[in-house]
Amino acid sequence: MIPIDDSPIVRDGKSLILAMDHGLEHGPVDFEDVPEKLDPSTVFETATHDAVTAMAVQKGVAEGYYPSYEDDVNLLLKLNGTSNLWMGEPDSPVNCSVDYAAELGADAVGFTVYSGSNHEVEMYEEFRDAQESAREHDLPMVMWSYPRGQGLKNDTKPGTISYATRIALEIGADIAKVKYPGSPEAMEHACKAAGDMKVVMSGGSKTSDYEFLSTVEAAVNAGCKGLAVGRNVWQREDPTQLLDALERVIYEEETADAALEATE
Ligand code: FBP
Repeated sequence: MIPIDDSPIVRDGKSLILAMDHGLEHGPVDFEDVPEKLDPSTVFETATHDAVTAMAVQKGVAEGYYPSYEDDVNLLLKLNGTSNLWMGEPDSPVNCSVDYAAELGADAVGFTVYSGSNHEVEMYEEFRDAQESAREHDLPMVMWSYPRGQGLKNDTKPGTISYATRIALEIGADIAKVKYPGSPEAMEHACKAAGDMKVVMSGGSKTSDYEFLSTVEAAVNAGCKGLAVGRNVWQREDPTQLLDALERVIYEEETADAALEATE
């Protein structure tokens, strides 16, 4: 872990990472209700909101679209990622080097690790190479810490999420992105397990404004330093309104009720 409070991907100690790697991870099915979002420019436009500290994309999207947004959006280049067509034990091929991410103008890099998978050993070795290269470039490493595999039936159990944040600290991440473990107490324990390393919550599939903001409020109160979210923002008709509310909940630590009232 390196001190990253001065990094452009951190604002007042917190981060709101807008993730849009779903075209690879899930496929075009995630865009069915919002077909206009198949054009990555539309999501880059959303990422220009002040609340968003970085946008996480794969290499090809960064190559094609980031040059038009480099003045207004911070880039988090996701180094690995897999398609939903892969039916084997969880794994995630490395699609981009840190050197190339830096060349594309990345402000940070991201890496998924499926601890517990039969491919854990290789994934840790790949993470090691990427993490050490990120250090050479002074780029923060955000770890998608997702325990997953045939031996793990429930990947959001409290003990599993605490283990996920701790693994991220142990192997050298600067921010761990984890799923919500179901209760504020469990999230608090997961944040404590990470020591001083920042933990951000993963967004998950789209829910109502109130449900989503309440979970974010609970996560922030439990010690989370923000959010790495995709569908819950860009699958909305008006992502700006939700980002206005998220800005209040994450950075001003307002309640979900107050944020909704102020932004509706
Ligand atoms: P969401 O907020 O839409 O869940 O996005 C976060 C994310 O980690 C993406 O970066 C990634 O594409 C997706 O979730 C992977 O989801 P899963 O592995 O749970 O299917």
